[in-house]
Amino acid sequence: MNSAAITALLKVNFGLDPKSSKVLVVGLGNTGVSVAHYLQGLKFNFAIIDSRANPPMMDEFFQQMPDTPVFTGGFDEAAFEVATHLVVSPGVSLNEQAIIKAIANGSKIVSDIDLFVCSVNAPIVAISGSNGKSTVTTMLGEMVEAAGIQVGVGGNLGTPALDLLALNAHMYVLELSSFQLERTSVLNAVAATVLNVSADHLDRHANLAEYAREKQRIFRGTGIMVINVDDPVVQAMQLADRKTVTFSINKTADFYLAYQGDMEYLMHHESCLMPLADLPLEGRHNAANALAALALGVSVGLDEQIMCEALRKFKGLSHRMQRVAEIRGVSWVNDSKATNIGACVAALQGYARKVILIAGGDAKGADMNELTPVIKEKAKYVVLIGKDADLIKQALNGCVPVYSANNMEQAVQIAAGLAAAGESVLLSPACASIDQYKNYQDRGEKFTQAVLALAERGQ
Ligand code: UMA
Ligand code: ADP
Repeated sequence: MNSAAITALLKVNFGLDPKSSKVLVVGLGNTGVSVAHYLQGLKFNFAIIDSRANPPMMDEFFQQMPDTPVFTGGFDEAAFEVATHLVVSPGVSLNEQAIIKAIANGSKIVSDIDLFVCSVNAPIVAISGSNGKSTVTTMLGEMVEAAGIQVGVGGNLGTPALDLLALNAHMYVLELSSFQLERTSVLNAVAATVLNVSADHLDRHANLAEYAREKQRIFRGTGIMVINVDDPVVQAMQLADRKTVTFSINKTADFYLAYQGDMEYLMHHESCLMPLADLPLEGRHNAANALAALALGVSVGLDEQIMCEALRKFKGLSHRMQRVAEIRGVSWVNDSKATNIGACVAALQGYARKVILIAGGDAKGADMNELTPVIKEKAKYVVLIGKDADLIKQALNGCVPVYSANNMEQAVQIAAGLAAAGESVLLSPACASIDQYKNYQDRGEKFTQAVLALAERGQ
């Protein structure tokens, strides 16, 4: 789309006008920088603010845009007072006092996704959910690419949506978080899904119902709704007047699992698409992810055989149920991306035999009692790390032997002493990593390093 068409849409939808609007970009992270480049391209008058004294991207930003006013070290109310519009990064809560006050004074909230929607002609496919977003987004991106369609894949997955515009792609596949959705007006995706809803980010959302409502916003518009009929919270989002495609791993749906003889297949209505065993990923939850990606793909007209070929080649993503080593018959699995209870439950449910579980970190306000039944059933021992280790220990209430470790190296050492040949040690923390690590990747890498060091020492 050309600049004139984009600015016309921005004006109609949000009252944003390069001549009269004053935009404050809140958060100098990946999103904020992408928004700054976008606004500069359209010749908007804008400033950027970050409450950290020294945001890590500041030096680079100064080099790229030396003339842009930047406020750091707090949310200066004066900067908010003059702003007609705030583009708030997903990591910044809308409950910040300065933001509440600015809204009361008439400032409008716009998200980077709102700006993106006004700037593309190509269809958008959108994926949200508590778990599986990155996996399904990547799977579908690979399917679209395999079909020969030029595709932009990003959003919460990593590349900010606005940075994808440069690709001039013919289709966009976006992973969207509850934070991105809560501040986005109408997405109008041609197909969208909420994969599942379980407790997460309850330090930012008032309760599970509110968190689910934010996710439901992904369906705003007229596109096809892809619905997981195994999840009652998602099923309740279904609207009677909208075209819907369903998927399930437990019962018959548009996309589902079924045995033909002794072989289990991914099914679409009556057709067997491919044997489940051909999917190179562990766990029933990944069968659900594959069915979701197929349902989205069919919704945008992709060929089933091409999609199945892409699934067969799918390598999986790092830090999600990734087997890092087998040492003296013990299998070591890195599921550091399990930053909430739902992901840890899915990981444990995939095991037939009891595992040694390494868990803990920042619980983000979740009720750790929800972990107790599955840990009781699937864990032989639990090794706890991190800030909320005691919350998990209290929840388990002695139902499984629990060990405490100060850091990952120690946790791995303890687990090595507990595991016997034929068993698995699973890092699936059920918590965020920020109390001890830079991010979940850092935590997963520390685990992998500690495991590989064990192998070197021959332990
Ligand atoms: N900041 C403040 N004040 C605050 C909070 C943050 O000034 O109160 C500043 C920080 O100092 C920092 C900037 O805001 O400089 C960071 O903004 P951000 O946290 O929104 O992070 P971005 O770098 O813009 O990344 C965001 C997403 N981050 C979050 O939602 C927390 C990234 O998802 C996403 O990849 C990126 O936009 C591009 O779309 C990450 C994530 O952790 C992977 N997402 C959560 C999740 O998956 O669970 C939701
Ligand atoms: P997200 O982007 O939503 O965080 P990922 O694909 O990165 O999702 O996976 C995050 C965590 O959730 C990993 O621990 C992974 O094993 C687990 N997981 C993936 N898909 C599902 C699912 N459908 N249900 C439950 N857990 C899942």
